[in-house]
Amino acid sequence: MLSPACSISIRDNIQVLHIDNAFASAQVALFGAHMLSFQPKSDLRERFWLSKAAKLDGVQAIRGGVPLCWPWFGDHQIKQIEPDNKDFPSHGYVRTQLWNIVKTLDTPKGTEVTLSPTTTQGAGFKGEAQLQLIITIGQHCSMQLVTSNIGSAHFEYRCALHSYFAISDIRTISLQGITGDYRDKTQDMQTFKTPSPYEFNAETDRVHLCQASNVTIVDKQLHTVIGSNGHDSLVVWNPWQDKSISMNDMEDEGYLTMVCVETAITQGEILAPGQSHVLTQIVY
Ligand code: TA6
Repeated sequence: MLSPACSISIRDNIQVLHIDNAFASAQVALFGAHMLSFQPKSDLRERFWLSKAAKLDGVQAIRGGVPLCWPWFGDHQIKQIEPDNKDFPSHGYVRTQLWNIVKTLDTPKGTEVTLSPTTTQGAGFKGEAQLQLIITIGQHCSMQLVTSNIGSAHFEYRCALHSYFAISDIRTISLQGITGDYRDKTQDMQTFKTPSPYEFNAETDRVHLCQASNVTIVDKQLHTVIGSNGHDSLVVWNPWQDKSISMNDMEDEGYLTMVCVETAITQGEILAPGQSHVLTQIVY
């Protein structure tokens, strides 16, 4: 039984959970427990970007919103020794499976939704894990990815809340709050200093080994603040034009109005039996 603020509809080939309360409206696809939209009623400004060409077929990962990367980030580790190995999907396997609604609860502060995947088992991962996504839709949008070791052996994993944020124009925004070095995926993961000001003028794919708790997207007068916790990295991505054109689920100019700021564990988290870890992103 869903709580009063929640309802479900079908969009193309996926089920979408709608949350509409006094504070905000939001949409989550049960395919991948994938946030698609968050609009606070204080300003009715959509925070997330969703590709107009996104495939909502219940097969391909959804381009935009907040894909969940788990139990690895990017390429599976095996690619370091077998570069041509194509057995393991990019960003793991939970973003392309159906999730179940465990609980929905309306509170004076908003609506809390708990989701869990059909399975945490998959090729490329040996751990015995429980995984939940806890979403709270209130004045802000809080997403907590909770990994628990329910087995008798340690396991290591990586994960991310791979958020796509809506912006007016990538050529005019800047980011604030990220410091230190980053590894550049467009340059063989070489290490560079985080630029200041942090602006965009080409394909950007950076793993910042930075645990900053707040990052701000400065977009003219509009600021989107992103809170993070439990992470060892912040990943920043914009495919720019050529990659945008090459992707079948992104419109040619799609790169202009999106930027990914991802709260992530890219260095590996080891959980002992009985231990849990929470990766949190809050969008203000
Ligand atoms: O998080 C950045 C990144 O790893 C980029 O390298 C790029 O591949 C992006 O994710 C999108 O990945 P996807 O598998 O969704 O196409």
